[in-house]
Amino acid sequence: MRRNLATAAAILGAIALLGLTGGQLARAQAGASHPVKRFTIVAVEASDVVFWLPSNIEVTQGDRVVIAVKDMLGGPPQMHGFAIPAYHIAILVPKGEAKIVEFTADKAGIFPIICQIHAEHIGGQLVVHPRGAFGSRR
Ligand SMILES: [Cu+2]
Repeated sequence: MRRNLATAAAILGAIALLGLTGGQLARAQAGASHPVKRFTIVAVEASDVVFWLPSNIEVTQGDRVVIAVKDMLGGPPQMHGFAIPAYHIAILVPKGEAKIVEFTADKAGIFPIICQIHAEHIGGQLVVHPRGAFGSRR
């Protein structure tokens, strides 16, 4: 009986070990190709000011970034802009429609996100961490 328990424990240990190895392998493979980071950003209005939420997007250099941008607010204006000038991104987002922005975050740094058609709107920022910074993030 005791021997059976020891055998079962050894088998469970081996399975756990294999699981860990599989996980490490998956992480290594994910690091080899660039991970895709997906976000949904919505227009929000407070005190008569519009801004995009979340305002800050954090990724790692080399990541493929896919952002769905939506403006479901009622009332005028009928359109807002979503732009990251440092990445030459500038789209128009009509009310009630989701627009997709897709790019590779190849430059590290902190870059402003703005509404290019309403200067008064509160912007945000794209934070691209340098690859390899803060230990191995991926
Ligand atoms: Cu706007």
